Amino acid sequence: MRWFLALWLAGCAAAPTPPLASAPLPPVSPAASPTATATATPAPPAETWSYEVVQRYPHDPQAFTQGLWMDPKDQLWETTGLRKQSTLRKVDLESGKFQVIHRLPDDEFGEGLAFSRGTYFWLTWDSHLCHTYDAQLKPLKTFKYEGEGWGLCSDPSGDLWMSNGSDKLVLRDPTSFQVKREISVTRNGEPVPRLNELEWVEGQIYANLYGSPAVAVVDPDGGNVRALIDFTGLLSNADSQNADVLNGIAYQSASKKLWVTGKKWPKLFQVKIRQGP
Ligand SMILES: [Ca+2]
Repeated sequence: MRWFLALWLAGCAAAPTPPLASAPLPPVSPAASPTATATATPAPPAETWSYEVVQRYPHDPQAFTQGLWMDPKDQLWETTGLRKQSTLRKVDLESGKFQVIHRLPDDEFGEGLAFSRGTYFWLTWDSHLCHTYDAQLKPLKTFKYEGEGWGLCSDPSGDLWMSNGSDKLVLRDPTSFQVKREISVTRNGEPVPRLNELEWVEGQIYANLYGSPAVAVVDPDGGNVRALIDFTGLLSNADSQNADVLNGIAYQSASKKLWVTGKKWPKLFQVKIRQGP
């Protein structure tokens, strides 16, 4: 399947695809040789990593998953998108059912979710608004930003990393939502577009590539992609019938557990990453 992602990566560099469109699952590429513009110390070619399923859980097949976060008490939180259907949910992992739900106004399209310093941050796709809530989901302030909002995660300092569907990741201050810096994400020297749902995992940013079964492992310092995790085959053919693309990554640093799901997927998976094919 690797040729598939290679073609996808090569073909989507400039395509302005909205985040609600369903794209065919692309193949995972071989680690192409580093391209030209050699810098002083070029990063080693990106690797391809694989996974194994640890546990399967039910997931609401109507949930158009945009953000996923597991709190330190193993409580799962999820945001969903689509107009008139965008929700922030406290989800029971074992049953997949939501226990608490908060809805956006009908004209807003929910996107990524992060938690920092006692506050939930919830992006919108094209309303240029980031809503915030306290731990009980009581609404707090709303920040404005330029451009689209796609994925969001927090790092151990509490700063927020945000994607907008391009190859850029922006670091924001959680108190002001102001931009602190921006990185360009590259794989073997080439830009990696369509960065979407994010998760901070052991000092690196996992970024789902929209429309693909791949998750990029991004160095937050320089933006280099160390590896692509190929999640091809995670959802069975039977479970794929009404499912959309992979989206939703959550990591619990205390237990080192990782979970992934997708938009309208009937399952959510705890997975273990193998740092190799
Ligand atoms: Ca996440």
